[in-house]
Amino acid sequence: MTKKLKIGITCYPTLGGSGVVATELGKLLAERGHEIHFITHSIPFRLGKFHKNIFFHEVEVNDYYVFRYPPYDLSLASKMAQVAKMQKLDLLHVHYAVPHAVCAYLAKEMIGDGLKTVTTLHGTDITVLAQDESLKDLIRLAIHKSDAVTAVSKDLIQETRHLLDIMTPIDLTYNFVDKRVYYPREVKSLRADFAEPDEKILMHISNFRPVKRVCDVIDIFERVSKQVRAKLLLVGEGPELSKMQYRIKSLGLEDRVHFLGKQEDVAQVISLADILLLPSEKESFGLVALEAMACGVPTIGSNAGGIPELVTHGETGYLSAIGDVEEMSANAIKLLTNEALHESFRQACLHRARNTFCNDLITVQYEKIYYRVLGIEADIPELVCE
Ligand code: GMT
Repeated sequence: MTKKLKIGITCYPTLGGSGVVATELGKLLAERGHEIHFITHSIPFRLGKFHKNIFFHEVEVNDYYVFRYPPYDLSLASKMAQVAKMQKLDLLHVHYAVPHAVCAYLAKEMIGDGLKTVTTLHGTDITVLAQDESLKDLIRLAIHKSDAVTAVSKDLIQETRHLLDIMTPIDLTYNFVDKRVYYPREVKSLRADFAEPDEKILMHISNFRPVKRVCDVIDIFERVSKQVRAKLLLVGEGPELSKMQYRIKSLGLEDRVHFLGKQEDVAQVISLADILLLPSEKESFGLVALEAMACGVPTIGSNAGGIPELVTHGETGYLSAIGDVEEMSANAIKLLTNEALHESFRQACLHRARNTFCNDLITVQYEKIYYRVLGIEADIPELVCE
């Protein structure tokens, strides 16, 4: 039997898709018998209850009085090294290059050659931070010093090569959702709280940052609601919130738009929707579109970044040029007014999410990368999903 591994995982535990993917991966690896050690500043928000084979090590920042800025990165690197030594970790898997991959490199230097590191790039660590000249060399170093680097889309691999001018091998590991959690939920009575039986529900879920183009969401809805009786549900919170509220008011849409705030059970909320709107400026993957897809909800959005690798135009959604709200609205109206078409998209969504982005398949891809960097010949049976 192939040796089970002891893996340290570091991610941003309290926000974002990268933290969600890292946490879910840790849980799945633990179910497969590996020992998982989260090394983060707080308990990952998706971790939930106590799990067999999962341990949490809190990074405490040293706030000594001479420090103007408490050095979180150094505390993290020291904690990684300490946990690696104490728990005899085989490897560290860090999500997001800055500062996690740099800290993992420092920890490896402290420990010696025995510890291997795997870095997963999630998007803005490259598409935003690697454009900053003051960070570029640091990110390049962190990537070169990782024993394996993975990225969540082909588009992100290309961007990384282009922005950092590197040829380092990068493994493609798409994001995934746990099919035991993400499936079309029974939400009939909940739906009645938000929409009349003859009304459609459009939804947008994000952190309302400028990159999500949340005002496009409202402009699309305004056009759609002129032709289709509909409601718009907005899930999340973030810096563009007041701008959105202003736009909604100026367009006189207050009665038809609801802000739901941050939601824990995304699968349940998404199951309320007829379509998801994701008109982002940039999206290395677009995890929310996969969460929607797994619940049978097609996406209308932009063809930015990695979205076209996830959403198949004309099958599981429709993609348009960034900012083309006219076309996005027309596509939304087409889907919402043709029940047979909507049903065929829904079925295609369920099939694609369960097959291409199946949790078991992607977890095994990561496992294979771990064994490869450790030089262990692993006997992992091929999986077929559905
Ligand atoms: O998009 C965000 O606002 C959060 C960000 C993150 O760092 O968690 O998401 C990035 O990683 C996700 C998980 O891999 C991807 O699904 C998102 O597309 C990516 N965001 C961007 O590229 C803007």
